[in-house]
Amino acid sequence: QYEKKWWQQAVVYQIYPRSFQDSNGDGIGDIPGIIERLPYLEKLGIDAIWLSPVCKSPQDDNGYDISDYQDIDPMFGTLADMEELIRKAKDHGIRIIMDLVLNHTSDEHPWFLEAKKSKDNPYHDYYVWEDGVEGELPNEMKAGFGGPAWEWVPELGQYYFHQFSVKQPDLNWENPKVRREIYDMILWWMEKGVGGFRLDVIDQIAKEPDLEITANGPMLHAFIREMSRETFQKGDLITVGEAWGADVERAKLYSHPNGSEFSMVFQFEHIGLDQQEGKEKWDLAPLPLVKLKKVLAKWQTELHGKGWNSLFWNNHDLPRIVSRWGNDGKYRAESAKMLAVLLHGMQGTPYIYQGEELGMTNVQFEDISHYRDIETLNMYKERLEKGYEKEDIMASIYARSRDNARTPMQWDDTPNAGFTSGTPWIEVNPNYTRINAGKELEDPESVFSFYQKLIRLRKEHPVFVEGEFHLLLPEDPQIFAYTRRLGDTEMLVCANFSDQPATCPLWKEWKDGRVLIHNYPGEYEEELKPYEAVMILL
Ligand code: TEU
Ligand code: CA
Repeated sequence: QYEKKWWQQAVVYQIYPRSFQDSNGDGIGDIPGIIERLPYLEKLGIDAIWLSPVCKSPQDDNGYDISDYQDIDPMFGTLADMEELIRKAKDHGIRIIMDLVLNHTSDEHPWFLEAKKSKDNPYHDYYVWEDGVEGELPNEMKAGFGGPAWEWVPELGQYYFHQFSVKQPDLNWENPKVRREIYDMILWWMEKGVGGFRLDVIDQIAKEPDLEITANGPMLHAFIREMSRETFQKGDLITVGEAWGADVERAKLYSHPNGSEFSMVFQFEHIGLDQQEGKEKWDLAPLPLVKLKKVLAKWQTELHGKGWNSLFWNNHDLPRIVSRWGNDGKYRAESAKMLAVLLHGMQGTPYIYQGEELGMTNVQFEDISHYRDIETLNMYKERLEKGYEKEDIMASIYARSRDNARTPMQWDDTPNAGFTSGTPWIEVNPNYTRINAGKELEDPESVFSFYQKLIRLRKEHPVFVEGEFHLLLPEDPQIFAYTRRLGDTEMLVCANFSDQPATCPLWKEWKDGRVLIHNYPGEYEEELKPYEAVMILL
């Protein structure tokens, strides 16, 4: 048996720094802004902050294009600010998890500037190149944000490979010098006292463009184990690998309890269920609840004792869950709480994305000019050219744009939601007068108070961390219910995942249990109200 780890009990809160809190009126959130809000986070009860990238960057992809891994972008503050954040967060019982973007750098990183100079430059082999002729692409591979994955460099007569934007050239992990530079950089951050790392698109580092392989390349786990041995294993860190391409078997490697790779895996199988099969995320389909239950249950049972899940509905790339799978109109608070109960009751480490704890919703800007995300803007252009109707494109954007998650944090009902005294880099969701932290903090029945209570319960009851998961009523089209069992303790999580009442066949057996949390006032009855959810201990 493996020993228990602190991060198995932890709750992580993700901060997207440019949208969290601006401290100097330039309209962009920054590190001093985060420091100001630490008491808020301590009140919520979280243990760690996953901080989206704050390193030096031209901001082509909002910091996921790094030009200096060992400095802070002036937009966010200074290295001294970062050190202060690490120190002050610690005083509040919070660790800082940094976002490591290791698949690619910015094209303005000094390594790439050198690499472009000539084929025999010592840095040339830090990136992935293909000889060729202009206009004849090496192959058909496409980039994540549209267009081909190859970019021509006339001076060299070569193409470079990029899985994301043209400004994000892929690093060549086959080169041991690249790996050594990365490990030294990680060790340098560890020295500074960071509490862990989130590894961006880590499943794509071992690419083999000749074979058209991007995710899950043959060398992937060898590279990760070497990195883990050389760096993470020298500290007591939480490490989480982002892996869109992970299946259960791979997840067991990523998150093996022997610690040879990462603490846990952040995989997305449940997230892709409401899109048309074989199409893009913009091609919407209704969520099949029965399927969602099966997928989540599979991850719960398969990783039990053999790996560790990250539990999440949201991040900076995903639309707001209350708008997506809940109801952001009449039942906003009820459905936000229902989704929280379901997630926090499962085994794994829960992640809360900034504003989720307030029940923040998607946004609908009238015109494309209000949008900022490179993925959204490229898609808009591409689909217009392909002849899609503007209205249909906007409908996809309203449902799926990454900017839904990136509007500023809604702190209070003063102008710009208390986010900035200047002009925000992206507009605030106009519903901030109704939905904001100020209001939520005053109300013991708010979504915020509910999250606070869920976090507290996790610390009080070991069944949350260790209990075995069993899905109940798998074919029920409305109810999502499961139990967790640890020794003599049994906990039921039961939720009506719909806006219609639902009769609950579990009620008779469970009605005398002790209610831990419930999202409606009054007793839990046989007929569940819309989005009603309850957690019961036997
Ligand atoms: O995202 C990984 C990734 O594959 C995304 O492109 C994802 O497919 C897309 O956001 C879905 O809409 C990570 C980061 O989380 C993302 O913000 C970065 O843009 C991306 O890597 C490149 O670094
Ligand atoms: Ca600022």
